[in-house]
Amino acid sequence: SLSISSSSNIKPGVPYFTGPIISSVARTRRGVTSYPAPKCVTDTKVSDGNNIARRSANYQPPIWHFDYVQSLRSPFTGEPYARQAEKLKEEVRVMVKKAEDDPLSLLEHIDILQRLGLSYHFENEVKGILQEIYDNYHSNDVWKKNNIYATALEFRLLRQHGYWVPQDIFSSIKDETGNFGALMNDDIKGMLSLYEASFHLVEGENILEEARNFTTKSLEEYIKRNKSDQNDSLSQLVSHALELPLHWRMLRLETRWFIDVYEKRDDMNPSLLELAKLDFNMVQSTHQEDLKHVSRWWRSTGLGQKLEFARDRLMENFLWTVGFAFEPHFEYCRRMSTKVKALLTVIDDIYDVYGTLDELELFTDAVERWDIDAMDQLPDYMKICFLALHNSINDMAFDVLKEQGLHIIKYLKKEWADICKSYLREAKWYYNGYTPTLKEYIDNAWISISAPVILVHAYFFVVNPIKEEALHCLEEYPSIIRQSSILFRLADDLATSSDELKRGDVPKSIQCYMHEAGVSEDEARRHIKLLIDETWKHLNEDRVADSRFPKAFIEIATNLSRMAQCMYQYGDGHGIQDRETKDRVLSLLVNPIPLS
Ligand code: 0FV
Ligand code: MN
Ligand code: MN
Ligand code: MN
Ligand code: MN
Repeated sequence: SLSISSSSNIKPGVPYFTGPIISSVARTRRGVTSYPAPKCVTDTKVSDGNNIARRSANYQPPIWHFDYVQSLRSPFTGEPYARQAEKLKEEVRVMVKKAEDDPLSLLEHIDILQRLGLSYHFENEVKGILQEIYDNYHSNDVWKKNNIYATALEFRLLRQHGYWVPQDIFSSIKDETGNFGALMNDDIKGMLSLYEASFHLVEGENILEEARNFTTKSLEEYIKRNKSDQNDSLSQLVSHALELPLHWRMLRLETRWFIDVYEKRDDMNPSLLELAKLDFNMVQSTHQEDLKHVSRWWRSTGLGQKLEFARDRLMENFLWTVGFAFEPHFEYCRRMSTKVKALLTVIDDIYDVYGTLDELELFTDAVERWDIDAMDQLPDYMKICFLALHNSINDMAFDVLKEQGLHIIKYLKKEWADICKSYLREAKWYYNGYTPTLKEYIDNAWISISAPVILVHAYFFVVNPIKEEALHCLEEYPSIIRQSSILFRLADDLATSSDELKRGDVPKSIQCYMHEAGVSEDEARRHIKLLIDETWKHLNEDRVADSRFPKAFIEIATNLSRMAQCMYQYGDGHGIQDRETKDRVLSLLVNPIPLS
């Protein structure tokens, strides 16, 4: 089995982390282990009866109260709306059918359906269309000849759906000197299309890498030139894309944004727009029911009230979940996964903020044993947390046993043992004032970020029937889980490490790299952003290469990375509730889109 605390968990042949991290190891300065000095904040508010000095993160109480959440009601339930949606879906099918002989128009329909959040209703149609387009990929059809916009759109949609198409298709747009641009002139639409396509690159795809650099620069210049006219729809699309490419965006938020953009377009189709709004509102109403369900569970655990030092962030945890699985049929996954995240958030604070090292050893031991008898040794605040964890996770395993006859507790408890061991390792580093190398840090931190726990649990919530062979892969953490976890970790570190170090925490990736490479914080941050780019390449490769897992699971793993980049886009959106996160909660989970 896998030992998470040693570097031996890098299996030969498993794409893990090569390139920048490996090369930076050579520059390790050895022997200096004093950054940062451990700080124990003596805060009387959080000292317990025995006057143990404990840290505090000063997390604010939740802004979303139980009664408020329970009062959420959407009118968009029931027959009349469902009937109207069915009628509109039929109209869309007819519209797509009409485009049957026009590949570019078909691709544009798929792109728009995806951006409007509707493509999940048309999975079979989309699959059929893309298969046919892929089968004819090498024919030099007129619709894409000398059309960068069409070529890049086709490439992006095929890669997105797991088809391997080579990058060479873009070499024809370079001139004799090997530069992009000469042939693109002022084709902004083509440039934007190529820009979005280029984010599907895998390691070593130099043409796509150059295309990305070139289009980024050109599009930035276009925005600068067009300063006076920021409201035209192309500029709006370009600015949005430069902020974050489509491939990296949280789907629901993109949908909410795009519906407003689409409404103003000259070629807007009113049926499609109406369906998009209606569907958004109907999906939101199912999300509200899921949220109310988990909010009752959360209240029943009492953890929010009893553990005052910890983040009580049910709404934010639910937003994470919606970011990784929004479709109505993932209801069970959403409910269970939100519970997993709420438990993780509290346990993370126990290890990082409140617990003493002795207590953390005991808690880790109890989780590893997964044994009620191990509870006796725990302090009271840990007892309630341990039993809530034990009961909730066993309940989930019970559901799977009942539904599928499969006994999965051993897989679930291994995940919790692995993460607690990784938490404990960080705590020890902190108390010893030890600064690991970046590689040593990441080897542990891709587990401690909690993505493996979340994804392995999610596997059981979305896959039915569960395949025995996949279970063995899961246990060894396939690359898709590792890459998604690393992305989550690096995005989290960029946004949270400054505050973490102020209150006293283990040095995170940025600080490890500063220490090891002897560079400034700015430079280290740039390095971490480069690693994020690199890791996306690995994830892209797994998306097209790993067929052991169903598409739903691959999408969820990708969506977790997207959600991390979304949550940490403007800082610590998970811990700090009342800024962008609040606006996002309101627009995705609370307010329906007004229908005209
Ligand atoms: C992130 O917080 C956080 F809350 C995590 C990883 C637990 C729950 C996960 C989800 C809601 C998806 P923090 O920055 O404290 O995490 P680290 O790992 O840096 O302590
Ligand atoms: Mn690499
Ligand atoms: Mn932590
Ligand atoms: Mn933490
Ligand atoms: Mn953090």
